[in-house]
Amino acid sequence: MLSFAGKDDVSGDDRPDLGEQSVAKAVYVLNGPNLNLLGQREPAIYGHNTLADVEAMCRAAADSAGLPLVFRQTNAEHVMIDWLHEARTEACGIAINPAAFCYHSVPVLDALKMCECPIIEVHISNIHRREAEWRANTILTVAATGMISGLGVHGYTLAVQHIAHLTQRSA
Ligand code: CA2
Repeated sequence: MLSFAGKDDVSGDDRPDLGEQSVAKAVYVLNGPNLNLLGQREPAIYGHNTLADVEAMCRAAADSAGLPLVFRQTNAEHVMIDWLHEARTEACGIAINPAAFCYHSVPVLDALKMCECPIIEVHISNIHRREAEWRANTILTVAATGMISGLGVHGYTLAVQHIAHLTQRSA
């Protein structure tokens, strides 16, 4: 938690007053490669919602829980790793759709293992019910608190709500 000095501080101490207003850590929703094109390809598998629609859904869920939201997408592995490093101190929980990073990225796995907050791995499609068996073989789930797969983009909302539930329980 970060805190800021209150306006009535007359102590002469200009350091932040830890007893006043506090800023909650954010729910981080991170998206991997190609998800910027959500809604434009393979609607039979991934639906018609765009990533902007998904962000709006996540923001509504985070707003109702009174939590800030950080929502991002990248096609670059090193960017995802930098965001996970940032999340170590700034996030109360991470919902990550790693997309194809989940099949090969040991660096993303290592970065997830460094995060102590709850981590929900989200897949829009049911990766166990796809055309190819390899799609089920995510290497990241061992670092996750839990995983949601096959519930469409609603899985993101559920992940944010679950992180909010865990955050409020531990407050
Ligand atoms: O179901 C999911 O959310 C996936 O994580 C999506 C990944 C795929 O590699 C995983 O097996 C399951 C990314 C799919 C390719 O990106 C697309 C982006 C927009 C529309 C369709 C596909």
